[in-house]
Amino acid sequence: MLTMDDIVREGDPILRQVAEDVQIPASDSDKETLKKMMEFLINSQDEEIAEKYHLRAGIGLAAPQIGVSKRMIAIYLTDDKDKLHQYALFNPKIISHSVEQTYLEGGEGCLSVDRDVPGIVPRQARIKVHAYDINNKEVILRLKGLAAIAVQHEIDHLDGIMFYDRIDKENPFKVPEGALKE
Ligand code: NB4
Ligand code: NI
Repeated sequence: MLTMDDIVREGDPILRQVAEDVQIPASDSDKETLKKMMEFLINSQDEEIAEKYHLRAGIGLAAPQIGVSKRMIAIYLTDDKDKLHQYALFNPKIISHSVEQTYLEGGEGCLSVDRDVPGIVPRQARIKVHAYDINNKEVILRLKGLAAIAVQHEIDHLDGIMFYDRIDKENPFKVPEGALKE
């Protein structure tokens, strides 16, 4: 199983690289990597397992964070309507998005960042994502709220972008015009 020792921390150049597309159909090893990433998220949200293995909780993970510079992400979260969002995706791409923005009231954190970086991280309120699932099937996801925010955080990692790159340097707590608070 993946533990925090497998999580790459800021300063490692892989977090600033643009990750490679995964060849579809995906290889067994790429599928195995994505399965391990999903397993990590599920373990990290299980109090007993998280405590036993000192895991920081996560609702999303991108392959560069475990040292694999390939376009794979895992999402495992329950939204404000108690809907489970569980996505294991190859080559996720935002194909359209709302003009309206959103942000997490408490700001964002990152498993690759061992410090708090306070501030508002502007995100698109609604996104349409094209990707391939673990069975190489093409999928289109329409997301909003926490799920949309998490997928944008992970796709940023595939493009070498960290959440704090998006915080306004002059006024970190500046709320984008008309943005939805999540
Ligand atoms: C990715 C998220 C940061 C903002 C908001 C939140 C947590 C992460 C980073 C958007 C995506 C990881 C990947 C949480 C968390 C709420 C739900 C259910 C029960 C505990 C869990 C805690 F853990 N971020 N961590 N950070 N990242 N909510 N929750 N709770 O997931 O760096 O690139 O278990
Ligand atoms: Ni992150």
